Amino acid sequence: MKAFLTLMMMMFITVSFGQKTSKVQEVKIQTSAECGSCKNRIENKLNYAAGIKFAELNLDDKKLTVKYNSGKIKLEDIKKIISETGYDADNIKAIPAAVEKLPACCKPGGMKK
Ligand SMILES: [Cu+2]
Repeated sequence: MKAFLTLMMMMFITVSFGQKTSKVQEVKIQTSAECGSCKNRIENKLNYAAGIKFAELNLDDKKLTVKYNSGKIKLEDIKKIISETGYDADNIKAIPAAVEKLPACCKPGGMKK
């Protein structure tokens, strides 16, 4: 009986802990996107990443809204995906090699030239 109670207790803890860690969070990330194809590039990349429910970039302020399951993906990992795509994400700078692969208009300042 005692073992059964212990097991029930453990299951209860696991379930409540699981609910806490798999909460859907919403964040806004400042990016360095330049144009509509940047928007598509970032959104496509994120919308196919595991744990991300929704990603939409606002081209006016270049802010990306992301809804994600914090039990499956961390905010830092989302920013890493963006930097690997060639864009800044808040405090995380774009990876230079990824920026090089972008079309000229999508590189930093590309739309001003
Ligand atoms: Cu672009």
